[in-house]
Amino acid sequence: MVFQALVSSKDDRQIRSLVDRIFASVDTNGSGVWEFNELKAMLMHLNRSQNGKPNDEFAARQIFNHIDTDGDGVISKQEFLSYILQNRHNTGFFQSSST
Ligand SMILES: [Ca+2]
Repeated sequence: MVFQALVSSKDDRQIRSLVDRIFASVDTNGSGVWEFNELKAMLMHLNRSQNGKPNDEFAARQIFNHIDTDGDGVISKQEFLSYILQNRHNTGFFQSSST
């Protein structure tokens, strides 16, 4: 799956290309940024594929606020890319059900 490829990749160019694909697929209304509902839908989809337990709203909001570093209420591709580059060795974000 694409997220596993993302966090296991060591090549910045490959990461950027994957980020492009993921960003477009999560940006379901094509606005060019992620709204909270889009991030939440993505997280719920990820969790459902792992253990059938949807992420709750509070956890999704915490993750959203963490990635939205400029606090404008939406996540830009640059914010997501920065987050991935900083956290690619810590896969906990994409496996929030573990531990
Ligand atoms: Ca933002």
